[in-house]
Amino acid sequence: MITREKEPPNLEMPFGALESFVTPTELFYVRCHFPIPKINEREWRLKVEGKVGRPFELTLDELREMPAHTILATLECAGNSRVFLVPKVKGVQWELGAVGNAEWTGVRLRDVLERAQISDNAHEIIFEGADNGTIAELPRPAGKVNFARSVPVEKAMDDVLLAFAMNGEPLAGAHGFPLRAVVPGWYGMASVKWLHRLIVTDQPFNGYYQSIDYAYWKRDENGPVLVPLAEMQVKAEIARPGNNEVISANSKYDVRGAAWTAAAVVTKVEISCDGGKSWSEATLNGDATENAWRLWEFEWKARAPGNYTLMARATDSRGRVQSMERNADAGTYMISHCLPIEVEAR
Ligand SMILES: Nc1nc2c(c(=O)[nH]1)N[C@H]1C(S)=C(S)[C@@H](COP(=O)(O)O)O[C@H]1N2
Ligand SMILES: [Mo]
Repeated sequence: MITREKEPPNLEMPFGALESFVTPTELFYVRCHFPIPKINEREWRLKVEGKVGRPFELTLDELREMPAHTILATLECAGNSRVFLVPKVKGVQWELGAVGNAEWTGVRLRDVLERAQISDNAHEIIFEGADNGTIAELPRPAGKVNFARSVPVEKAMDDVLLAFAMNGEPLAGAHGFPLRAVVPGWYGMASVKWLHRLIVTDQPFNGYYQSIDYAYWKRDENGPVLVPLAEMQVKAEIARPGNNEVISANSKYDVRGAAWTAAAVVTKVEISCDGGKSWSEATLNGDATENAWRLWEFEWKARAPGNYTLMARATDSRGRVQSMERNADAGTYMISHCLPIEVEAR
């Protein structure tokens, strides 16, 4: 893993190591805003409160006794690929590896909420993590903040999972032990780790990580409005070759990577080896699974020694095509345009 920050741990997968559809846990990126909280499994509770008829708490054993579900979901950090932005913007300088695809096991959020009898005017569900700390950068709230994010009730009742296992093992400390939210199709920040409280609210949630951080200014007829980040954009990334790799001219090279989207499946990945002038279709591997990435490959031969710019471009079943240009409205997040990978053939 590449260490982007030592403490709290922020680790990225060396994306060239991409080999399998399911990312092994030891290669799954880690994004932490605060030190990993030490949680005693016996004392830990999930509190369900707010606009509910029946607030209650669950122990880990009680959660494990509920009907379990396993899903595949790709998590991409909203700041993934930030290192490609010129001029440089603030934030962790992720390359290509702040993304992974895992198998998550847990209980449906819907099942927990039904037990709590949420009010008819419930609007959002806030996920609060046990981790907290003070924020260094201005503007910032005074005192400590817990990492927290919300989802609308419709999403909560649809496919959000409260996961206690990842790739068939209890969640590791870095990935949210003992319980995390998994919000399929949304950028990683929505999948709150070390979950200890669900708050049902009748108001739009305005917390720090929902407004100051992990939000962007969306154009609107009445002027730009601050919108929390949510769904991942369609995106393909090249794992091999790596940026600035030297390859052999006139021999076959297996270009490989992954592509993902939200609430849809990837239907096409195209590769350009001339900086976006001409494109050819890559082969998509395996079956398409909604909200999980798809691996692809493309056989390429650099016909002459020289420099080449490789790009991958994904299209999804909702007809969305990865764009060539960076969308400046996205600020420091959602880096989903076609990323140039420079290689030299010798
Ligand atoms: N409680 C808590 N949950 C969190 C975070 C955090 O710092 N604290 N980071 C978020 C972000 S920004 C991302 S991208 C994902 C990363 O999940 P991972 O570390 O398991 O890869 O967790 C999200 N959930
Ligand atoms: Mo993130």
